[in-house]
Amino acid sequence: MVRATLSPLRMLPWFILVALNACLALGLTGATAPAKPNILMISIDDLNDWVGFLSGHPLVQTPNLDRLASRSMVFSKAYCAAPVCGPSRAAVFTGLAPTRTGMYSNANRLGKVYPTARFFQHELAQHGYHTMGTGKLLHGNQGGPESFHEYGPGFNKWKPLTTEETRISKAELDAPGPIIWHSINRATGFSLRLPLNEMPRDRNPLSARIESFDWGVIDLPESDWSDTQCADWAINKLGEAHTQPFFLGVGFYRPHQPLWAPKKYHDLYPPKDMPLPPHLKKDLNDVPAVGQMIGRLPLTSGSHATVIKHRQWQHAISAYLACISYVDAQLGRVVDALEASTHANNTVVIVWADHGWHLGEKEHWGKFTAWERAARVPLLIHLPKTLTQEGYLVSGQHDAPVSLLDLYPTILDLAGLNRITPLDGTSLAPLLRGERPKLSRTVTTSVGPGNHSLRNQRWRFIQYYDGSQELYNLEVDPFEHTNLADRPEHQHRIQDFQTHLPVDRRISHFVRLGPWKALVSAIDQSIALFGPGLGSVDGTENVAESHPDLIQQIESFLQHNLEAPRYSSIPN
Ligand SMILES: [Ca+2]
Repeated sequence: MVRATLSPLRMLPWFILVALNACLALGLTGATAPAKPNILMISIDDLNDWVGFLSGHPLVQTPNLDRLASRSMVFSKAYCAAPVCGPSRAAVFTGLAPTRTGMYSNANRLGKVYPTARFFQHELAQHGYHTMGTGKLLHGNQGGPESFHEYGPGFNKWKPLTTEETRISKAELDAPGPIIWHSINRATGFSLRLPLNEMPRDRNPLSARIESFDWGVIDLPESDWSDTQCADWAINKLGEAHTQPFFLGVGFYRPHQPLWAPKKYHDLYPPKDMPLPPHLKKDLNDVPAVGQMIGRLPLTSGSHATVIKHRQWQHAISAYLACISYVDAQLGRVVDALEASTHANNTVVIVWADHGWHLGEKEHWGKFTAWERAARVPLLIHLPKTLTQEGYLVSGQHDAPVSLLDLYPTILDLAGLNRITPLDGTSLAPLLRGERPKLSRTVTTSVGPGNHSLRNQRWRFIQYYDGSQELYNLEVDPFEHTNLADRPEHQHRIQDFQTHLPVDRRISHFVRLGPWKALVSAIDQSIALFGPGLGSVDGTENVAESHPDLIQQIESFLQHNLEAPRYSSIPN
């Protein structure tokens, strides 16, 4: 069934529609256009640079990704537009930065903050593509399945468990002790006690759902897992004949937590052998207060202190690697199916992850930080024979910074379509044809309104909403241990970076008041207040009405500082 935004066409009988699309695909509508390539896009959730082809972890085993990378263009400095699922994926599919759409966190809904967004799959569908998807593509089903002609199995983070099995009973919730235990006993004899990592929760204390910051073996057949089922569906689609060019999106959910994987993948990584990631004690000492808060608060996962206390650091690393190898195996099945199909010579393959993931670096677990670990993602593009015959490169590596925002215009270029609306990215097509990259490029990752992390060839510059800053020389300090922002010799560099800061025109001022974050509307000067602490990071709930005293303090500060900079902090 056609479910994309083709409403005028919906009125036509299906056989005319099919014929029309086939004509478009075959270039029979007048001008002769070359056959459009198919596009297989594989996204991987929460995968940092721990893949073989980026040498991110010495022990990781990703033979399928590495094999594909060896015959693809690899972008070794690829960065997300936002380091958390919802806004990163919204940026990829709309081609628009968070500062334009207002999609900054998982709390935002695209349909509400930017209802006119148009996904690239809409463009493809309008120009004769048959669009298919499965798994996790857009976050939280925001316009996901209904924006494709066909959608296979969605993702289920809890599989191989059923959603019903993840509900904790009242008796279990009320039981004494710091750990909320939950037992699953199937009639088949399979049983499990969660959490597998035997840790207390740092977040969601009252939730009647199991905590996902968990890791370990669940010894159930691979066919019971969500990503296996999505791969199966995609393999089936690749085996079909298609009369139109197709877009097939496959959204793998692992290595997103819970870090459970089938047993054979955990067996690859004995925890006692796991090296810890490079980290520095007191690494956060030279980080501004906002950065320390982002680092230490358990927003998207648990806290580092709990992991250390329960001696789980190596276990978590082992489990994350197991999930990566599991997903690599599923990707390998899909890529093998493509190679064995009739579409192999005319199908572009694009692989990307939505953002990185910390495993204890800077005392952080999870995503949504401004640092390299959360911003950097694997990205590769494989060009098929039909395109390499037209001058595209078979393989190579580009080391200049690029953004996931670049995917939308790149896809349009590969499909031979024109841009009709402004986009925030830059097409990678010239680089795919071997043009030299612009080494001076700066790309941005936004971590909530007013917090921006800028990356160029050598440096990372972070500016938080209160004006505080970090600067790292990635060439000599790849793990960002030494903040150089206060050094006089780098002020000219910081001034240059500031000219690249993106501007959200809806907000006139950002103000920090201790653990609170205030945004002043450029439209009506109203003040939105978020906090304290965690609330100021995730920006879920505007609590201005409950805190008239704080609002008054901020208003008074702004009145007495008429020239207040855009980013400021009220002194204690
Ligand atoms: Ca994600």
